[in-house]
Amino acid sequence: IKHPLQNQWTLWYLESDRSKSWEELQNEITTFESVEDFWSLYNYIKLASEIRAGSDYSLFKKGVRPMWEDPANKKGGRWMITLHRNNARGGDVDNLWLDVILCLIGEAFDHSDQICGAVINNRAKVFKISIWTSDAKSEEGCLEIGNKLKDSLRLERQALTYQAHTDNMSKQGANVKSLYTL
Ligand code: M7G
Repeated sequence: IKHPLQNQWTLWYLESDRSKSWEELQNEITTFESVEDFWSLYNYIKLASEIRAGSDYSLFKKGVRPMWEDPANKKGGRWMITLHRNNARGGDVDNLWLDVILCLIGEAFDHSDQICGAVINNRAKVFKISIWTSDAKSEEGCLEIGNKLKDSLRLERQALTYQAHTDNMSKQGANVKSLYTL
C-alpha cells in the first residue's frame, strides 16, 4: 500500500520560448497523491539546478494553476528566497528546493490551507525559490509560514521577503515592495 498525502499535487514545467505567451509556456507534467509516487517522479526528472536557465518547476495543489490569475492565487503572494549562482552550489539549491517540497507535501505549516504551491526559477545569474500563499492580507498566516520556512530550511543568514502578486503584476521587474520581511 502507498502512503497517501493530505493533498494531491501537480508538477508544472516552464521552458522559455519567445514565440509563445507566458501562459502557454506552462506545461502540466503530472499529479501525485502518495509519498511513493512523489519519489518516483522526483527521481525520474532532472534536478532544478540542471534544467535549462530560463526554465521553472512549479508544484501546486491540484486544480491551482501556477499563475497570479488563478482564483486561489489572485489575492495571495509569495515568500521568496534568492540564491546567486556565484554563492550557491547546484547541490545546495537542489537540497533547498527538495526541503521546500517536503514542507509542502508534508503539510508542515499550521496554515497549510493557505499554501498554494511553490516555484523554482532557474535563471542565468540566480535561482529564485518562492512559496505561494493564498492571502497576502493574512499577516498571521504569512508570518507563521515564513517563520516555519526560515526554521525548517535553516535560513539564518538568508533574507526572506514576501510580495503580494498584485504588486508584481503592476510593477514589472525590479522594485516590487515587500509586505513582510524575515
Ligand atoms: P518570472 O519568470 O517570475 O521572473 O517573471 P524572471 O523575471 O526572473 O524571469 C517573468 C515574466 O513572466 C513576468 O514579468 C511576466 O511577464 C511573466 N509572468 C510570471 N508570472 C509568475 C506570471 C503569472 O503568474 N501570470 C502571468 N500572466 N505572467 C507571469
